Amino acid sequence: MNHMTKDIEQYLQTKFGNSLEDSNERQLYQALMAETRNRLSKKRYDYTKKLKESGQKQAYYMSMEFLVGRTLRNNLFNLGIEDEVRSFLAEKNFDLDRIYDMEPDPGLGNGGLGRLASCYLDALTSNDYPVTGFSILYEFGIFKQVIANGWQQEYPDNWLGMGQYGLVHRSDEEIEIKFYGKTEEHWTNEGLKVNYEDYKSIIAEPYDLMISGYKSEAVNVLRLWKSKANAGFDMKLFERGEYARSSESEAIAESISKLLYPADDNNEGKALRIKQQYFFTSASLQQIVKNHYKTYGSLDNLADKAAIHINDTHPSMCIPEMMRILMDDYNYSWEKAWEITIKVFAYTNHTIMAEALEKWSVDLFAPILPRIYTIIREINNRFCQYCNEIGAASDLESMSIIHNNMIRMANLCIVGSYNVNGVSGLHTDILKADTFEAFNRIYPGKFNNVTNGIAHRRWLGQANPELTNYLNGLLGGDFIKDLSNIEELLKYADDKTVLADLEKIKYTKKEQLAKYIKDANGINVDINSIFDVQVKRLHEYKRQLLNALHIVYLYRQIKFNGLRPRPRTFIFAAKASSGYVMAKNIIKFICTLSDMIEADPLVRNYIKVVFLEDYRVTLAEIIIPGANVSEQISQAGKEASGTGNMKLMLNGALTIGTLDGANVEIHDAVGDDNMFLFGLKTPEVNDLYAKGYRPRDYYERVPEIKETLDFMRTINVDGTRFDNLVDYLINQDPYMCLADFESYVNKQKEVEEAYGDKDRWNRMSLVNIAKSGIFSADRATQEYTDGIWHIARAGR
Ligand code: CBF
Repeated sequence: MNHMTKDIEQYLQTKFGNSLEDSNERQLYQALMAETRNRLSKKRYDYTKKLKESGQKQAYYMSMEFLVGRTLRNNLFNLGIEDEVRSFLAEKNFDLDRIYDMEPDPGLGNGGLGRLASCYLDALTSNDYPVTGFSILYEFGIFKQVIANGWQQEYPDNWLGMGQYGLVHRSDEEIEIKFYGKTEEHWTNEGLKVNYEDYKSIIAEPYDLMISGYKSEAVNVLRLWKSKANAGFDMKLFERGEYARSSESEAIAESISKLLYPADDNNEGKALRIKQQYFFTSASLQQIVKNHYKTYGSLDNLADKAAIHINDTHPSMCIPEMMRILMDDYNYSWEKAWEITIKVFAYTNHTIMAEALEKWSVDLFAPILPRIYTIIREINNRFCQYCNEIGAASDLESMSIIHNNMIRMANLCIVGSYNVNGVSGLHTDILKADTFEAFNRIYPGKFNNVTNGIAHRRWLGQANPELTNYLNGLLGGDFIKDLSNIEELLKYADDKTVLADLEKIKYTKKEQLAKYIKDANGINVDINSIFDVQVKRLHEYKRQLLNALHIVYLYRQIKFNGLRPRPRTFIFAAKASSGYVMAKNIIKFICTLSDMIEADPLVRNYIKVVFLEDYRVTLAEIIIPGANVSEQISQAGKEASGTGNMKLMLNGALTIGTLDGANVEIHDAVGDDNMFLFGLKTPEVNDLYAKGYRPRDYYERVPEIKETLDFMRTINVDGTRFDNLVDYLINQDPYMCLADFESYVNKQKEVEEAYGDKDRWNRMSLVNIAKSGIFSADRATQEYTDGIWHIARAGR
């Protein structure tokens, strides 16, 4: 530790010519970031040496998104030096929390999928598993959301300004990537040769983010590729007088790592996205293969040494790119290359939403990646032939990779991987029985489930030190190292003192959240009210609108029917994709409810609505520990898993939810007595669709629905009315808010009643915390390491 403080002081002296006393916070921030990174780099040196000596198999996690969250606190916590650094700085009158706040939250992802990737890297590193993450160094991450007059506005998030200090630039490992041009195949004495001409050459420059583990030897890296023009190549074009072509490459290079696409469950079908996907998969695979070849002088044993994971279809071009590298760069035959390829890749599906299953038009794709396209076509031809041989030709309508001039990337992943997994029991069942039913028949055993998990060291250890310290005292040992021990807490389920202590801790976290709300939105909230939280991307299927309808219902009841409910604060935070008009209307509607209630001296005594802008990892870390109620109310069958549900449960919030995604597993863990289930189940939803869902029937039949929607038409705070939402609900309601309305409202009454019984509520909350062990990312990643990748801990 002395070492660390000395290093910080030395950094300040050499970089700024300052002593610590004379430094400002920004200089100190830079010194802490850089010295923590250096410390991890040094630790990594020993770790990689060990890996080289053991020659063991490693995993590579390909993901277009990693929502890493702030790194400084995480690294100090994991290195076990946070307290010491804090008190050392305090002696010199510096507040470590203010330094933490200077770090941007790298928004290199949209939501659940990106955060899951980061939770997994953290967990794997904490458990000493050798894994490397690969993604893109987006110059602009997910937009910064500002709510102006209730409307979402998007602003660029230039995180690298202050974020760069955590990165290691590895200019020694740059890689060339080729786009456009034409390819010609011809046979020579040495086999097939492919000429690739007139292509545009781009350079991928690696930047490494060190990933620390909690009390572990491992330091893994997340390698982020940045695109730049190929100066040497462009110079040659320039010399030949081909100015236009040289500046075209520059323009492509400029654009590729410029920004993250801000749509999570939607395939936009843009050329830039194809380029981004190929750019990072090609760079990553070229690097993996090159390193492997350098060590073994052959690629025959690639699958014995490397498991490459495709996180959703975004990195699906890994499959044809691996074929290209093996055949074109290392002279493998098609058959041999395919044999290696299908032993290397595993794929996770994260959604069944049709609009999110990526498809590319051949007309768009083929000119950008001519060689990759011919390889995909050949994979498809051979796959179709195989289906003919096994008598599955009639299923090609759903299974062929190229269909109606579109390339179906999920189908490519299934054909080219040895394992496909869903992310919760229900989701995997739907994949097997419905979405990919034909594939499941021809590939028995290929589809498996790994229910998602979360990095409890961040979501409890760091976000809720009060609860962590308390549990440490109570349970002894280092339960944060192994979350399965948390179940010991059940022993105290009837211990009044423990229950009261837990209640006190929740109160403290609610106070902190209330302060944030006051500072951010200027709203005073009652700490004793129920903090009811729905935080996640804004999507119709997640049904923030159902939550809002319940609020309208309560408003009417309080204002006109004398209802005096237990006070409740409804807290929302969510980003909407920039082009998603309905989602933006829903945000405006929620903000309008907030204003309308604030302006009403009667209603605001009972309910409040708060919409917190710019939802991101750092904000989640403030909201989640302060929640009493966790809203997980997606239409059954639509949410693949959810992970916010797990983070909230771990922090003692009680779930009101449908039997969807991992809510099913939460229900299995805590039982009916400790969560609030409502709504149609997946088969009932499917039946209702099949029968023909008519939301108007509910509007006409259920007086509460009619009254709520009719009242909603009259809401008008600043001239914006919501008839469009009302008409949409009555006439379309694609996610069946009206069908689930009554059941939801009744369940909310039960929530209120339960909260009124303090002992019961606290006991339920304790049971939720105690049963959250299975949702640790340690458990989930162990299922990947043991069941899918077959890799061991470093040195074993
Ligand atoms: O599996 C992680 C998460 O991925 C999504 O966010 C996605 O982008 N497909 C799903 O919507 C979540 O249900 C899931 O938890």
